[in-house]
Amino acid sequence: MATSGDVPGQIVTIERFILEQQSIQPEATGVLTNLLYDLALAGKIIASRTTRAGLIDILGNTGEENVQGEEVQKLDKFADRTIYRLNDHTGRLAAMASEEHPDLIPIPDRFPVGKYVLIFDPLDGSSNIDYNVSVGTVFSIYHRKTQDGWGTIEDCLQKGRELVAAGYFVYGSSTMLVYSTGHGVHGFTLDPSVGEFLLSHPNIRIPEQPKYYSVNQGYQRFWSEGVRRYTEWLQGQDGSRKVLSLRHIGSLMADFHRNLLAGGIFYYPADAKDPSQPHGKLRLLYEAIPLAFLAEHAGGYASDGRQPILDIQPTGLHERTPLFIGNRDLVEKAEAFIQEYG
Ligand code: AHM
Ligand code: MG
Repeated sequence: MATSGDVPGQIVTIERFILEQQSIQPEATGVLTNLLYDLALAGKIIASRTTRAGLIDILGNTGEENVQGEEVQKLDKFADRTIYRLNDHTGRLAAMASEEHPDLIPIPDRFPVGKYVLIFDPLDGSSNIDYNVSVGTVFSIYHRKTQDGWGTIEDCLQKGRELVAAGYFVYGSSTMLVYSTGHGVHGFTLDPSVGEFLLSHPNIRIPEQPKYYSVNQGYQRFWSEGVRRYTEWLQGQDGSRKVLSLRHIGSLMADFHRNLLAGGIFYYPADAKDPSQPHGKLRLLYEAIPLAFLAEHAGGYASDGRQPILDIQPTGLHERTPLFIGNRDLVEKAEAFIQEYG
């Protein structure tokens, strides 16, 4: 038997935590619980690869196979396959949608279909991998809207207000999982020595005093007048507010995670840089909606500059949206500038 001194008093594993969360929802059947376990496992498997990024060139063969005889895959494809394979056969899902796939991913007909849909970006910011910069996975879970049979696009194109759960993994100096089922936002850190996610950040709330603003300022000349003036306001150029520091990694999960814990705003506005993407780069379904859900449940807010992200009705799987996300007052100020100056 463990005695005091052997183990710290309050170690809460993700399994225990998710189970306890289930017990506060009397109608819960355990399906969501198991789906979240599967995602936590996916995160561990992906983390085991991201920490070895770059070694494949040293340890692997020069051809198409690595030392284990496995096909060498790009990490984003590997992350995508991992999430798919852990979830295609469980009977918990009616369909999946991934940023890596142009269309809906159906459940194979040899497996049962379930009542949820899973939407994910398997490895966001993967262009950063070559430079040893943090990357992330982000996911959303909805109840299906259709009654039975295979899930459809309609099951995926739901407003963020309908979300059942959302979360992300950030593969950084440690691997973290942050998720919410609408009862607080909770963070877990992977202890690689035991392979468990342990509760490290219960009930995260965005600090009221923000520290950072995060934006790719290299695109400034493509911004609208409102976004330019808003950025000057954040910088305290009119003397009306305390100066915020600029922090921008260019990897959304890492940028969002830092601002969630430290307070601040991240934005990727609509810009005129690429006429084929007038709404900016980020995807409504895969990136903006799940992070907006987490921001709101942590006391923050997310907007496309004119309306709450969670109120937008998605019309396509890969639709893009401007995104302003972080402390509520900072996001509302962005809306005010855009309202006034465009
Ligand atoms: P991706 O989904 O193709 O990885 O792109 C999303 C990433 C985000 O992580 C990040 O915020 C953004 O691209 C950075 O884009 P940019 O280099 O245009 O600032
Ligand atoms: Mg992405």
